[in-house]
Amino acid sequence: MTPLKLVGGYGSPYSRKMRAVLRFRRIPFTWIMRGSPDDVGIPDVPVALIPVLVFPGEDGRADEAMIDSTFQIRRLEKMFSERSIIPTDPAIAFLDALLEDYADEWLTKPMFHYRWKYAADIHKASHVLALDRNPLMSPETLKKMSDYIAERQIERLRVVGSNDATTPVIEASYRRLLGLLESHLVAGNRFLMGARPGASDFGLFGQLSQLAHFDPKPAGIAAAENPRVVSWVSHLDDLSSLEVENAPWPSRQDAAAALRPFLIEVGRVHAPFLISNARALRSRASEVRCEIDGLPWVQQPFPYQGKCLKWLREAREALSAPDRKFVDAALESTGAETIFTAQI
Ligand SMILES: N[C@@H](CCC(=O)N[C@@H](CS)C(=O)NCC(=O)O)C(=O)O
Repeated sequence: MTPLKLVGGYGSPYSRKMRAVLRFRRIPFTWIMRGSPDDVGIPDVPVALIPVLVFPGEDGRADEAMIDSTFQIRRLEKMFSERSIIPTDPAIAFLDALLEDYADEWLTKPMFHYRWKYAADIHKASHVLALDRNPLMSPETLKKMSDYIAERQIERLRVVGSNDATTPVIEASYRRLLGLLESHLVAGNRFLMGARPGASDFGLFGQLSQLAHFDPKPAGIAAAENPRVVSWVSHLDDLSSLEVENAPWPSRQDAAAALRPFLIEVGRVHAPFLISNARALRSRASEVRCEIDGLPWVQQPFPYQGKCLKWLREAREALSAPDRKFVDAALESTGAETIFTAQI
């Protein structure tokens, strides 16, 4: 089989997520660093985002490229059946998708915030991300490019809602997540989805590959307080040797119990954001203004995350009545149920 191509960046959480998925799934692929001398001949995609996954065209047709890690994962599930990362029980798959959304759409806030707020973090990211394109770059080009990257990304802190008002909420949510994952591992759960990894595990890994392993401030916090999580991230990066034949997906009871602390965290931070964001988009407000974790939250509306709420609602609606009953019971009193019940 002609290998797929994954075009991304070392410093991009979603690129790292997809590279780990392809490695775990043992799907042949080549990794191409975006902007490097190897990044040639990749078909255009509708929005200039990474990672780009390139599928070889059939019968000599042009290669096909797509973006968006969540949909890339689902497309791969249709193409390859071995070593699936979507739980077979639709109700557990729904919880996995909800936690993947939290990882992709909430944890990106701490990830972007820490990277572009503090001087040492800005210095490391702006230089290393520039050099990732070409480590042989001249010092003059490096200076120009690192200045450009830092300026552009700091300006975009507003996109994820990182500002003085939201800093305590964002930073406390990162520390809590580290603690939750630590407790989950101490309790003997190798992954969010139990004995084998689901899409949510790879979503979590993507963001933590940066937070816990790259950016100095959040990596320092993880190393000092939750070194077990630092090691978990190393493992997730390449699970190609993990055999899954004897690793069943969790039972409904086990999943509901083990995931409850994470669902409470979703209810604490992600749910109020998704709801207020969707309301702001609906009323065409210029700002999302709400309270998260008891503190004020202000940011500009984020259209993509309006779609995320819609997709999550559609996924719940698509469940059979008994599956929905289980899911609703699992979400009850976590706060996460408001994603599905709040009036938008
Ligand atoms: N929902 C998308 C998000 C992808 C995304 O935001 N990628 C970032 C890098 S991690 C990007 O390409 N940003 C545009 C840029 O840096 O120019 C996914 O899951 O793949």
